[in-house]
Amino acid sequence: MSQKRLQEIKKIIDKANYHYYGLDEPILTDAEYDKYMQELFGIEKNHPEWVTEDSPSQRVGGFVASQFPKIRHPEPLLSLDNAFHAEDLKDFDCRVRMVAPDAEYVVELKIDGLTVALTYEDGLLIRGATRGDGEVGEEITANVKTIRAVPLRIRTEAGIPVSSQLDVRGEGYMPKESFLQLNSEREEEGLSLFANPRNAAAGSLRQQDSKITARRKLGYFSYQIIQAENLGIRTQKEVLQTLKNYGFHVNPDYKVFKTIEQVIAYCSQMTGERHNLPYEIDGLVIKVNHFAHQRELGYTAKSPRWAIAYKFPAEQVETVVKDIEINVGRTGVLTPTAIVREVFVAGSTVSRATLHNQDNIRDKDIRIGDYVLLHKAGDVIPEIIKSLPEKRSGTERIFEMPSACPSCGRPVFRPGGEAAHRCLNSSCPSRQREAIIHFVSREAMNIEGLGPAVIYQLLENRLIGDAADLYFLEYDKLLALERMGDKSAQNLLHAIETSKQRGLAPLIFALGIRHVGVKVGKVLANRYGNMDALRNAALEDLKEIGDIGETMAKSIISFFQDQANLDFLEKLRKAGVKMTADHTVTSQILAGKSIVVTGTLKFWDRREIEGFIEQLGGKSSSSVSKKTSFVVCGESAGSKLTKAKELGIPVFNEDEFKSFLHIANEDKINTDT
Ligand code: 1X8
Repeated sequence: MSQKRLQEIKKIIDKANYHYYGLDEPILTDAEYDKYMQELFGIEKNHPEWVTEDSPSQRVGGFVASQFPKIRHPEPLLSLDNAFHAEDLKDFDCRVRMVAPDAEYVVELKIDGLTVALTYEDGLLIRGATRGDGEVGEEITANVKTIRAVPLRIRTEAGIPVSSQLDVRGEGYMPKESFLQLNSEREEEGLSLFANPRNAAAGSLRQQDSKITARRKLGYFSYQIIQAENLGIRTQKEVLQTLKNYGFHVNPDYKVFKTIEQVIAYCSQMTGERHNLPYEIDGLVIKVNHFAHQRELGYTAKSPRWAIAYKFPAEQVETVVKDIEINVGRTGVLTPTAIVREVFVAGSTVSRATLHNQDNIRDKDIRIGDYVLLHKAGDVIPEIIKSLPEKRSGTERIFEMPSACPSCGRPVFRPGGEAAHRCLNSSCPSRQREAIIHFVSREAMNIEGLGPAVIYQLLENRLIGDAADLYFLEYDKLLALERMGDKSAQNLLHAIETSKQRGLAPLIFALGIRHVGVKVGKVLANRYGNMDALRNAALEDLKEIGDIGETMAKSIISFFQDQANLDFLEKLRKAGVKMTADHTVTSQILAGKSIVVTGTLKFWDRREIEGFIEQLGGKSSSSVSKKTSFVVCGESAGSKLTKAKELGIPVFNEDEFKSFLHIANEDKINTDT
């Protein structure tokens, strides 16, 4: 494996990282990205001398000391004056024009994250730091490196001279989607929730273990270069363009205006459009464009006179909790939901708000009848921030979590260490309904035209009892349903029929096994190739798979131990639902063989070949011993290869392995016939 290939991979990964957030066109799928990263790790493992500080492998990190070292910023980070109304902006404009009558303004989005200062030396990222008190921040370099939007090396192809030290500032943030997903995972695991994406981003960047930071999917928009004049830059607009050339993410929604009226119009436009953005903003930053003008305006004790932050009105509204309802989800978690008096907030009308769990209700002392403050978490999920006890009349009622499931009446449990109450009855009607909604959803079986309303209807009319019954629906019975016309019945049956061919990975996800998401569905499908192989997998086998931990492995085992689930699978099978992955070969030519794969492979991804070996009846093992049947060896193999040679165990390269399979296959065909 050559150094040239290494450069090639690094380039591809760097480009993918750049396109990861902010730009709407990702250039690699997660699987492809992982594959390149694995290849990179493979090469670097065998050639530690080729590892450079700007290699994408340096983004994954590890533990740091329990305290982040303090560092003094080369120039203090200033805070900005705030404007809340158009009048405040006009006053700002007057002050500016007294000094610089023909000033222009650059208006940028104010990202609701946390300021992160980056230092580059000779083009290489050497430090990342939090704002701290503006003078002294905390050094969080290892964590900052995990943010894919942060270049590890400045791009110099643009032909711009890079001074020996470059200080860049910008905002680290968590996209709304990552935030919501993180909180929903935390909720499922009974962990405390982050109040907003900013807190989640801050929490992620202050992780002692940067592997956790890496998983949190943060973004970074840069907007400032310290002492940009020294690079020949004369305006803020040029700063943004230069940053972009250097390979930084720059928020694309900046604009240059000549008058404050245009600035005000843009502010009010973005006030309406902010909710359409994939990340939260809390206002806009207005800066005088020319450095010459900025210099003339200068600074007050704490902030520049040449910039101001326009802050959006807070998107918190007052409403009343009319009632608290319990929803029983697919996994049995009882989620209390507040039914509130309708209010308009963050772009839409809200009549329900999640209360998460009993602890949350108790901590915030939310009672039925209370006045409350409500916002949208991640700009999406309506959530109650706090109750307003001073407004109580005395008629409010304290809410208690029911001791019986509101859907099936069975007792409710709160497992130790969890914040959630659960209904453990797997045939609870509410759980089954939610399970069907999940089963047909887009990333699962993707049955179009089968929304919750139709599912309710089908259940109510006893046309289905579970998702497998969908495959036995008849046209005449469907047509008899209210609001179901000939065309929609036909379309629905067609969509259901089509879904039979979805394949193993989406089907595994559709089953709703606890902790098994879309990605793990794919991993399992690749590894096992068909449902029976997965069903028969042992706990130890499952745990050996990279992405699967103890909890998940146990959850999979317990799913297949439940007779009701096996019956459900059998029904699907009878219906003709495909239970194999697309590339499955069902021959058993590797039966009884224990195979070790080592080195960097050309044709296969590691997981892929391991899955393949198992499909053919072999066992893929991670260490070489006397019991090893043979070793498949890619480029740059290390100690496993040496050991195999010592023990005299046959070693094949990939080509040999492939032709072995081919020949063995023919042998098998010959003996069969
Ligand atoms: C804070 C922020 C600034 C910008 C964007 N988002 C922020 N949160 C920007 O200038 N584009 S500037 C700033 C500050 O100076 N405190």
